[in-house]
Amino acid sequence: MSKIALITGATSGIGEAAALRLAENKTNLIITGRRQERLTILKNKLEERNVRVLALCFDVRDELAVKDALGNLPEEWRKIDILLNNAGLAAGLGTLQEGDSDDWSLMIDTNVKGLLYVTRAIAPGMVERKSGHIINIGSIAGKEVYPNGNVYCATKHAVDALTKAMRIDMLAHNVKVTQICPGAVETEFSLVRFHGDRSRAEHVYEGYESLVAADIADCIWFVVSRPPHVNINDMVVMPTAQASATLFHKE
Ligand code: NDP
Ligand code: 8X3
Repeated sequence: MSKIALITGATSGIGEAAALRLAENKTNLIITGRRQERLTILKNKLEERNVRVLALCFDVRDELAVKDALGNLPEEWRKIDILLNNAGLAAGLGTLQEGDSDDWSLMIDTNVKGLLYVTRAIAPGMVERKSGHIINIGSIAGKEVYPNGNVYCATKHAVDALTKAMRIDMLAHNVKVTQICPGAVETEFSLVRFHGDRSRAEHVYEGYESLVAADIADCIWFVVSRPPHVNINDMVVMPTAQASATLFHKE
């Protein structure tokens, strides 16, 4: 029987690429994000691949909206096999002493609290069925702290810790928990980080070959397609031209 995957942040980048890759492999999909128009376009694209798709438009920061959307799923969508906690963002890149508390709240509320709200809604069903796989998209920023990365790095360190915590809490219930930590992936990530400044965003990916979202989708498919007794705990994936959060080989 086909599996069901729920992807947060499927309207762009890694989440969208993961939806396409899972659909190629006959996984039915619940796709989520805040941009309804993009969800509709993606739903149509996925359905052309002959999978069933449910599009849910909500903000992961809004606990009531998360509960409402995920607590009232149609019967045929309730047995979620795979949860991809992908929705996330960086806002700003600057020193802590000059930081903007609105940016901090946006990152903490999305990357940490949003991930918690969605997991809290979905994990009990997995525990009850003694089956499921939660995949958290962390970052190299959850392994290292880099100049001006402060709060974004803190949120991804929190994802690293929460991934370990989930694995412990769900150990007795046969729920797999994986973290995938990418280095630089060219998506809308930097455009969002630099508040829409396209030239600054493009500069991040100049002079070397960055990862693309499909590279991370490959990793996601690899981890979900392992046999039942195998769990990939943690995967750090970098461009060949990147050795650490700050060290790039640029031509
Ligand atoms: P994108 O900006 O392309 O995609 C981010 C996705 O998150 C969008 O679909 C967006 O949808 C969704 N999202 C953001 N905020 C919310 C919210 N409040 N509620 C619901 N959905 C939300 O970036 P990426 O694909 O690169 O980012 C995906 C994940 O990968 C993030 O967690 C990011 O931190 C992580 N990551 C990215 C790396 C990179 O270099 N690109 C490297 C390491 C990790 P919408 O706007 O429609 O709500
Ligand atoms: C995104 C990668 O290095 O900009 O998580 O933090 S980085």
